[in-house]
Amino acid sequence: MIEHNKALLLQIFTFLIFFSSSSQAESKVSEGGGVVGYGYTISSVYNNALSAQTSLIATLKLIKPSTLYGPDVPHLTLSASFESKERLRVRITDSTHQRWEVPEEVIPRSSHYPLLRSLTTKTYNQKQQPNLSITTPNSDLIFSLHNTTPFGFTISRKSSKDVLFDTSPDPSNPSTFLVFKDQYLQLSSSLPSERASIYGFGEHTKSSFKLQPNQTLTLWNADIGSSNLDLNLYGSHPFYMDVRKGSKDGSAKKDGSTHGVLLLNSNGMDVVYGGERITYKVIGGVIDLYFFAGSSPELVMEQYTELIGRPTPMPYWSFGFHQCRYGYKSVYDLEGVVANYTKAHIPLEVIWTDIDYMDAYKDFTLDPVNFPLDKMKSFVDTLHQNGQKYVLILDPGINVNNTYETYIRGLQADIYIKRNGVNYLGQVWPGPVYFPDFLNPHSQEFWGNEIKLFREQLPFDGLWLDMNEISNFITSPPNPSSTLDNPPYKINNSGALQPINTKTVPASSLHYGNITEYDAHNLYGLLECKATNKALKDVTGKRPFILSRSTFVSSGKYAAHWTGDNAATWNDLAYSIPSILNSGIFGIPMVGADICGFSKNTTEELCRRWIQLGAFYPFARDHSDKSSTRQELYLWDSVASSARKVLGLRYRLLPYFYTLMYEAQTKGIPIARPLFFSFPEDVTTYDIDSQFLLGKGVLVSPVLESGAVTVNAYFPAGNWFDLFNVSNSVSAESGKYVTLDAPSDHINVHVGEGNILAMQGEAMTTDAARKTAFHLVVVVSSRKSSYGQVYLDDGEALDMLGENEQWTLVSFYGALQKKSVFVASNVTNGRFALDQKWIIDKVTFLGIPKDTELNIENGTSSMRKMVTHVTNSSEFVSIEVSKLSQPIGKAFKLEIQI
Ligand code: MIG
Repeated sequence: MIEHNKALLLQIFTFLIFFSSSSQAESKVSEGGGVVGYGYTISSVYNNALSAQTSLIATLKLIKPSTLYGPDVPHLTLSASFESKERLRVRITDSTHQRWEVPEEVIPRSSHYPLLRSLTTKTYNQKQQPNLSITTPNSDLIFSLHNTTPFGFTISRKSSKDVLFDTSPDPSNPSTFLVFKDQYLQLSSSLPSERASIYGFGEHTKSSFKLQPNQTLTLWNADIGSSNLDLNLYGSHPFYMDVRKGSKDGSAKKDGSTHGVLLLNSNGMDVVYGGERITYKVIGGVIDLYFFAGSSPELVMEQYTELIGRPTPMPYWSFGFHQCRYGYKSVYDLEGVVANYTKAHIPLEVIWTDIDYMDAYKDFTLDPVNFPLDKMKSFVDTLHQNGQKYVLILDPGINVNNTYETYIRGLQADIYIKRNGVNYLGQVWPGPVYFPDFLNPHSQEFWGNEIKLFREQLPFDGLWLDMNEISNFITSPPNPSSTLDNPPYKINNSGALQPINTKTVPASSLHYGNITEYDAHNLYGLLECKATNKALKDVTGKRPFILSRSTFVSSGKYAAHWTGDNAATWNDLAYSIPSILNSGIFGIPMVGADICGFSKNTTEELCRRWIQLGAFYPFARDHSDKSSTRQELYLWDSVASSARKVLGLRYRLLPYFYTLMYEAQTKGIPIARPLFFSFPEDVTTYDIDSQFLLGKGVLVSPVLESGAVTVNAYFPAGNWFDLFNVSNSVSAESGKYVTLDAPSDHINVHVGEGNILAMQGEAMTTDAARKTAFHLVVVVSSRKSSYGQVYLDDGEALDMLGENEQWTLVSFYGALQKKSVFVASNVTNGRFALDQKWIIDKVTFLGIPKDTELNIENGTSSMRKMVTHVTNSSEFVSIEVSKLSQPIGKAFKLEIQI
């Protein structure tokens, strides 16, 4: 594909030049005393002859050479094309030299209209009056080139005329010009600062989810603890979502119109967000922008993940509670932890081992003294008999050691990353290591085989991939002759302009096909996940569970993520919410932070508040550092009793969590969502990050401060019911803050009107919980109908919508009517659920106004024998119908005359 475009662009470049640049930009671009660039002008524009409206190619000419950060690329080619009606791609690269870009094999990009890919030069005609604007039927986006000096381009909405992205240069401000050098690309767009709320650009720990103006966001994967605010962390996601308020001048009236923008580029970069502007400063690759039209946050996610790949389904068990620690001493220690959970009657689904289990920290080995194979095997067998699971850690570095078979097989396969013609030697836990090069096609076989051999010994259930940024304990000296080890523009690595080689594999190292670490650095974690995912599928035939620290665009296709090394502090408890919401919009919905905090010693109060919040993370794992005190939930009575309560609700909500996984898998919408996903027209929600939603309508409002026994929570318009006690409710005519009681053992979790939840019973394992009957909670209102879904399968099949139809999807709908309240269902593939004998035994209707004259007649449907309870609260009446035995796999309607 690269080759093809190159040929195309070369030819076009030889065509006539239409525009002549009349005046030159006189202003000097000064940064550190040098000149960064003068921008480009348009030489010629070509429309696609077949569909002149939907794509164009323009050649660009450098206005004047500059020197800072290296020589300018004199001739550029810009292509703009609609790849679907919701997706516009704008690509700018060197007209004459092929450059690095994320390979199609790494991130396959589907396109609905494969315009630029399949058409030949013949279809691009030169015209006297080329179209400078393109769009496509039914698209809300328009792309326009502006023949100014320097040139610029804009992307606007047709419906509202809102300008979404505007690279028009400000002639007095050269940092707004396009700059294109070998090791420095700069592109800037202005933003309506009053109206644009920006989210994304990770991975960083931020004190707020909405990005605050005047900051530089650096993207360069690094092993930097997530307890550090604002530094580049383990993953890179050059994606943002822009939620717009309406404008006062009449255009773009509506609040909440949302679009997304991806710069698909794996090189290191600084993104400067100034409120009025967003400026990309990238040290390599090409400018490859994708614009997603939205116009709702949910649609942006659907469109974004259509391009990068939908999140992989997670096994059902992975929604149970996980316990981990760095520093478990032996298999006996593990047994004790598992037994103590049982004794305390706190559900424990998965026990993990950190690097402690390994023999001298070598992957695929077991410490023969503390974690001997035979004992480990019987330990894992017992776990499995009890419906529990076991996950272990792997680090990428392979110990250089002639007695270590994995190492020798790697040498034989010749799959290690190289530098200066030899395998690059790093240092990690096992001492000297080589790193498998996952860009090498032979690495898949090597890695897959190691996983297979190890799993034949010990049947672990999932893999935890740590240190894959890649983390290195040493910083190798730069190659004096290499501009890669020491690029002219310094990204703000580690918040201190640290060289990009700091504690990682040096940029001048080489991957397969002479791809440099400089270009591929940010892809390592993604590639390791991809290889591990395939290996696990091959070995088990089941849905893999992989937890990765390092991520890139599309990692959600292969793995879950945790937010890394946080600390046991109240701040880090609070910051876990923005981090989790970010992972969701990066397309990695299965995410959690280390519950009770990783580093530093937690306290009883902090750990209690943390499990209250963590019970509602999509991925719920308690994990701590070797040097910190133990923090298993049973260690304090108050933590244990809170854990039983909140994990109890989590387990009752398991079908809901799992259905949200299904929604993420099919549509890319996160499991944990910011409030504006459900309430984009409520502008107050744009700033809220101390609360979040699970799915559309479960609102989690945790205590995040020491000593607090109330929480000031925002409720978007509607009636909300406390899931721990449904007779507690909040009614918001329009959005409002409410001070809620939050005694030490309580977290506020509310379900909003219009939602139907399919819940199940509590249990000590997800397996046992799945055997309990369903309970439908139907929240009706006089304002709208209610909806809900439940997706059911065996929890471990490779695909969620497999052709064997071993799954069931039930959609529920219900409403409050003048004389009745009802809930009904539609069922797809009911057979699977019927075979499992799953029934609904209880239905609770919430939200019936108290002034409704209740004169209940039993069901008009086939369910006449049910028992009806009516509970009154201050404002609402709830009706509970129990002792049902309605198969969930069969469509039904339950209507109560009132
Ligand atoms: O150099 O494996 O983020 O979760 O416990 C530290 C030990 C390596 C970092 C991970 C953390 C894990 C730890 N690891």
